[in-house]
Amino acid sequence: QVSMQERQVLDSMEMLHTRTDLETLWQEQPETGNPYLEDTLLRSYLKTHLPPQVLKEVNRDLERFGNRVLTQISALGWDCELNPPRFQPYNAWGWQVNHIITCSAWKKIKEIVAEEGLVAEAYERRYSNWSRLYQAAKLYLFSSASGGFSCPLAMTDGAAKVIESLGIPGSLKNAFDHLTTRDPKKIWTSGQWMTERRGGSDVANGTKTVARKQPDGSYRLYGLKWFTSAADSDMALTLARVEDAEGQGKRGAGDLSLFFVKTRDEKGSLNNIQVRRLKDKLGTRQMATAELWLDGVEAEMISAEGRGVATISSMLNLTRIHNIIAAVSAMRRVTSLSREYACRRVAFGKFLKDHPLHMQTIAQLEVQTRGAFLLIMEITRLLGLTETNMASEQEQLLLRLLIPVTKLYTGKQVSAVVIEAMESFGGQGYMEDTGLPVIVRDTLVLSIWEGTTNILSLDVLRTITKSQGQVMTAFFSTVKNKLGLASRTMKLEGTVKQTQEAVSNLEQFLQAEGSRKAATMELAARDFSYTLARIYAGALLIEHAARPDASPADIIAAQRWCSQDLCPVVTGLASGSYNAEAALLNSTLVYEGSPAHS
Ligand code: UCC
Repeated sequence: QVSMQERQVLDSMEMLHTRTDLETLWQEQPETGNPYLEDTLLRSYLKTHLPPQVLKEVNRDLERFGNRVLTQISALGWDCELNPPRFQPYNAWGWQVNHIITCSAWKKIKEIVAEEGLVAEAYERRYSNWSRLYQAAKLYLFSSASGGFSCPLAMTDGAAKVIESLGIPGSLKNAFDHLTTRDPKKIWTSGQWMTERRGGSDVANGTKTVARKQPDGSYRLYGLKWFTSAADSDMALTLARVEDAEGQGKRGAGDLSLFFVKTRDEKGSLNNIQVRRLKDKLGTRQMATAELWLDGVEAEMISAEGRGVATISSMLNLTRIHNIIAAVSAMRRVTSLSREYACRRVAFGKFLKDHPLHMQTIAQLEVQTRGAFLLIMEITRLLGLTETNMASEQEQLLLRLLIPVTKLYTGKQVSAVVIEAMESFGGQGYMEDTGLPVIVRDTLVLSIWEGTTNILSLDVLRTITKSQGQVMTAFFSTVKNKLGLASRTMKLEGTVKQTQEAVSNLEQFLQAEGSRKAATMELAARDFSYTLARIYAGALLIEHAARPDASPADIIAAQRWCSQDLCPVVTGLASGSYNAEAALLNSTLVYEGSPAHS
């Protein structure tokens, strides 16, 4: 059934003959509204999980904030894309100034971050354990419109978290206050300088920066940081090796310490930091990423000596959570644009929405977005409980496991979703000034920074070893509990059964793990992590669909998600992908004809 308005569009398409007619034919531009009001899943999630009084206040604020995203923040974000940061090494008179010049929109977004309490909310804890969930909902609305500001925001939150986890020592109180302020004139952002010339994955071996102790107990840092994101930040947390008696950085993997660096002094002069150059990146061009020489940077050691990696890990976990939010936010953004465009664009005599194959494609995007969304809400729910000392041991273990699992899964999935969404616009999706290519470029980094897919897959294995399997016990009992509660919902019976089978296959896989070589588990690590993500998201979708007021879409999403291969690690095992021979064959396949393999 075609509505009156749709009929007018169809008729006007048929009446184009003259040049004047053609000049009035424009491509249809998708126009989405308030992202909060249009997001039924977000709203139903909050309604289900927040206590009524909290919901009332949060609901009001998110509606207002959604409007601000629509009417102000999106335009500022686009301005940042059009006016990327520049590096000015010298001034007109030959003085080395090392300026990173950012646009006024970037500065305005920084102020909005403070005004909206996008970091502050998590530390004020006005809503106790629900504060993190509320913050995540706001960040999710903000991220895809923020012109890359979600990156410094992530690190700012991470730095505040590290300082809080250290008990907010007196020397860091001022920094903590600036990071968590609501005053736009006072807000600081933080960097996280972890990557050096040897790369950012093997941090323990790659960090060569040396920390030289000063008579007053402070340190000076010497080295080169190869990727420093949001290099215009006010402070940074960074790793270095304390110098030994021979003037060398101590060598051992466990010899890294964590340092606090204020990038400028009161007069605005840089703290013995020289900007070598800005990085020429594929995406996130709105944000300045730089190579920095540290040439005697004044710094304060804030971890115990040699406990740098362990101490910065709370920052890593937070920035990984922000990474997930960015992925889900981009998925939601492009899915909203695609579905809106399908109501405007006519091809072969009807709207795209009336082409079943097109709708099938967008429905798949919607399912992926929903699964990822519920995972991030679950993680921030658990984080909120942990930070208010309300989390059980099981919930803490689950949080530790779900962060790398979800970061690696959504970081990968978002690329597939945004590329598919871009295709749903045909050639228009490939046009720079539609903004769609920017979303594609910016999301491609999400599987790289904050730990690549493989590094995080190995982290997943490490959490199992370190907890002696307790993280998996927590995983299985939580999933089984969710499935058990939903099993009485008639429409979900088959879906629950499918998921229970996947759980039992995974259990069998793990029971046989002891008899397998470690190399097998390493080869299986990625599929194993995907399995955890798919099963857990399946359980969450089922749980959401089993609510008494669930919508038909909630049920369809659960059914569709669970009809994919929920246990790719068992599929991979059955096809022999993880045995020693397969590993050798991988090399044979990759290096055929390569001079490197003589
Ligand atoms: O910095 C980057 C870009 C900044 C931009 C950020 C923007 C984000 C924006 C997102 C929104 C848009 S990129 C840097 C990327 N690099 C990484 O993420 C590091 C990747 N590598 C790893 O994660 C590795 O697994 C390492 C570095 C953590 C592993 O190093 P080691 O030396 O092998 O360390 P261990 O032995 O595994 O861990 C040392 C200690 C252990 O504790 P103890 O000593 O008590 O046994 C671990 O349990 O640290 C603990 N630990 C953790 N604890 C390690 N990782 C974690 C963790 N994730 N959570 C809790």
